[in-house]
Amino acid sequence: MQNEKMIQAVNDQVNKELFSAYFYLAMQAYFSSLNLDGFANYFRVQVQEERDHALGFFNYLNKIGGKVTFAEIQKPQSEFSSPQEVFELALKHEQFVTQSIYSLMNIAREIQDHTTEIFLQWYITEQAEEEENMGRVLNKLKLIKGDGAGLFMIDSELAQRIYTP
Ligand code: OFO
Repeated sequence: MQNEKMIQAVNDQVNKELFSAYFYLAMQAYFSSLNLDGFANYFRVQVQEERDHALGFFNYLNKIGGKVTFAEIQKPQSEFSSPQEVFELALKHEQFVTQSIYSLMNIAREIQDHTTEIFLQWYITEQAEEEENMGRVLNKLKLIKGDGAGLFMIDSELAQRIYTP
């Protein structure tokens, strides 16, 4: 794949995935500061996954002979008003990333780059899972309406999340 537009878009995606890791690290820190260790664990795992996503695009670019360029990583929001706000922002961010991956797929289709299309399939499936996962936690947070007992139940559940590379 030597298409400049495609190479630039994959480069941008490396940056977006690294920003995701940075953003979720800020969320992990927020939950750690509240001693909600299960929520902090959820984002700890998410940070690791985002790092893997970034490396996946980075390795792909190397493999196909594209030049990797590094851009500045944006400063993430690090103050949050509630757990619900965190999940609203996280879900919104995942929706943004999904759209970004769809744009990559559109470019690949436009230039008939079938190898990149196949590579992107995994990310499309992954995005659907991430949105579903975050949406599920967000719905639970909406249901409990800030109730402490409910929050601790969700915290216990999120403590079970494990990183599977
Ligand atoms: Fe990399 O999926 Fe989230 O951002």
